[in-house]
Amino acid sequence: MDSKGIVTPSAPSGALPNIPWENRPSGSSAALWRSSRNPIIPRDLISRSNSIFNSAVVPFDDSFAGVFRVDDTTRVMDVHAGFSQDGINWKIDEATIEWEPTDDRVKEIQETFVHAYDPRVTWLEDRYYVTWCNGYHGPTIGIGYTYDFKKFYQLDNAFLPFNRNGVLFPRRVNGMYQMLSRPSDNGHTPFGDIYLSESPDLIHWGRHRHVMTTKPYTWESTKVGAGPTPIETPEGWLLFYHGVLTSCNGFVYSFGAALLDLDEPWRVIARSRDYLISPQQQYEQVGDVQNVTFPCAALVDGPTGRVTIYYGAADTVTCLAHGYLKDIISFVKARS
Ligand code: BMA
Repeated sequence: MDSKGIVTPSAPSGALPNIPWENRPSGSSAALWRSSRNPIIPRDLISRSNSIFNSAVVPFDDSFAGVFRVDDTTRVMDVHAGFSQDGINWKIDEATIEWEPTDDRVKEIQETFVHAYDPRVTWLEDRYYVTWCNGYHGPTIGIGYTYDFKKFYQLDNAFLPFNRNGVLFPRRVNGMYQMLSRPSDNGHTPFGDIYLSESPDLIHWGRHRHVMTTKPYTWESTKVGAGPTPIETPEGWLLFYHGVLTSCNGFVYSFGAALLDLDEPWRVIARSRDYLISPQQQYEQVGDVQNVTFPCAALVDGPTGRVTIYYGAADTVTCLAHGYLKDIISFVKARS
């Protein structure tokens, strides 16, 4: 933790002077604004990619690394590692991540690989943990780790199917690892609340607590799901999350933010009344799935409070949004 009490969600040190960044456009008072370079990752960046979106980026060795959701041209969903000097221009591995099982029991779940999607990456203690939606008789939460984004190791699935949006906290709370998730069904789930579970070892999870439900007649009336790794601030854990409403043309995925209690993170301190970003640009409204903005990673430069969010747009491409922690926290508190 630095002198301002802020820890980055994913890096061992709080300062990130090379965070990808653009100033707020003149005339705008938005708490979060889009990069003028959006989409930063096109759908066809690698040879067999149909789409690259809902992906997770962290600071790595003075540059950046990430785990990317790539749906291929067979329309199989899987995850790939990638590297970037500036967080904007990416080199994504052509091959999917090969997970080394951490024991023979993990081999059992690897025998039934169906798909892997919507990764999150969290710097936790001494390595980068990856969580993702892992197909095992339906979607559930896969978990593994890497030190170098070259070799990846898989632990056992965290939860029973059906579950999505498993997001680890960047440190233990009261001695226990913490993970948010959203129990779901086997389809395009028309409901969903955020829950918190704790674990002594990142394998056995329990003490499940309800965190947040939907709000009728709003941008988050159908379901909510955790986004990037929560960011520790003196005001609480800042959680970006997606909220979904059902329109006559289907689901609309926007995102907002909430503050969770630092010591009892299942308690919500404040929650934004309004969305921060909703699908309004063409690249968010038109693609393989219309009207989706879906955040999976946030970088923070502690000393300046700059935040950069990576979000998937229209289930097709990857985009950036920028803001300042203090403005986002004010937005959440003022309009909760
Ligand atoms: C969810 C997930 C996300 C996707 C979203 C919109 O259920 O599959 O990956 O972005 O639907 O299609």
